[in-house]
Amino acid sequence: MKKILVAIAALCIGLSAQAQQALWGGPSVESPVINADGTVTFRYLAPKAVKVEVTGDFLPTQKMEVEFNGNKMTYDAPGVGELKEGKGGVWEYTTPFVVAPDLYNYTFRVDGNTVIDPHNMWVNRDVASLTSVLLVAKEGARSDLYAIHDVPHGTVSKVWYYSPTAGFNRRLTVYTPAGYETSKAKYPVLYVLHGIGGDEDAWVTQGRATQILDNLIARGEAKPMIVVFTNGNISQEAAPLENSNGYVNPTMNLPQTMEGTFETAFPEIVKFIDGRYRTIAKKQSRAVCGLSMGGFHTLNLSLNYPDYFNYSGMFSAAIGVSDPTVSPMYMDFDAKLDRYFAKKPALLWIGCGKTDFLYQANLDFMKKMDEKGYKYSYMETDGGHIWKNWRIYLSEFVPLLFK
Ligand code: FER
Repeated sequence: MKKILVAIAALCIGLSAQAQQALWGGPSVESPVINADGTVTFRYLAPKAVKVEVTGDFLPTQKMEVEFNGNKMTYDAPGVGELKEGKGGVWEYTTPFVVAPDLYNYTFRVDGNTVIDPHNMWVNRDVASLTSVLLVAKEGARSDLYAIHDVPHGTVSKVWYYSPTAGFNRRLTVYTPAGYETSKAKYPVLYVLHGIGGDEDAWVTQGRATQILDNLIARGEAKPMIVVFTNGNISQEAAPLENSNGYVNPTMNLPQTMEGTFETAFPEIVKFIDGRYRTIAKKQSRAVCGLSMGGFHTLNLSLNYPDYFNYSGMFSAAIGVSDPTVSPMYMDFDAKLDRYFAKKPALLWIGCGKTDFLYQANLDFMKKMDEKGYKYSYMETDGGHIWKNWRIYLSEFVPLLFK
């Protein structure tokens, strides 16, 4: 009997490397570890490696020049820490500082090759990069909003709708607040838009948006609301690997991203959501916000559909980067801005980091509004074009809605 059990166990271990349920295997060293003194230890098993480094946004940033759309721009690249080899080929690095509460992304560089932490099961994809995730949540700190707490939770659904403009089914991520299923109430709706190369998954993975919503609503700091995360790439059905074309490598160089078609087709999404969900289908109860390209989409949606959104949030918005002649959506900007403010929206909220490559464009836009006497709210933060800022902006914007 014992022999048979050993044989079965051996067979299972052999199979676990195949496409079976991975019952065996798993971490052999612990990484990352948040230590009692607030430092963090990273470990990587590599007996034959010559050099192992860790890089991530928990380390002080360093300025790096990158080329984007033919323009040179600076970017806040994460710093680098060097791991030291210890017993059994386990490399280790402990931060020489207390890691401030926040959500971080990191990777190892093993002899020059970037890899995720194989001992940390929390992995995130952002556009075409995989990173390991470290959440340092602390009561009283903002990052506590990014953690799961024992509070009533909303429901997150992957929902397909037919887009007549695209000519195919497209996917949305929809958050309905706790209690939606059991109540008969109607809810306001917030549309949340991603940046270039992102998709309907970005805000609920990197953005921690549904945790932020659950926690703010549970604290009574935000109104219960339906939140719709769209896919702003009109040429795409859904996030890469979630569409009918089979395996598609994620890329930020998608066709038709900032040429007006997404904005032209947006009423299809609003119509679908108002038909499918118990929404309060009017301007007073509708909001839109987005990061970077999504901030650009937010502005254009707000100006072209002045009767749709009472609240608009532009996070590191990519203003003034698109050719205004490519679409009627982008034409007559000043006249549309006048018309938008004449209809007295409740809130135009702007957030931008001081070292964002879009900082000056945002300042220029605010200067234009100042000259015209138009009111908006502005939050300036440290850092640049980074998720850390976009989680801050979302958690500042949401409590202001539907009051
Ligand atoms: C550009 C600058 C920024 C641009 C797009 C962006 C198409 C968008 C960035 C983002 O969404 O993160 O010149 O051109």
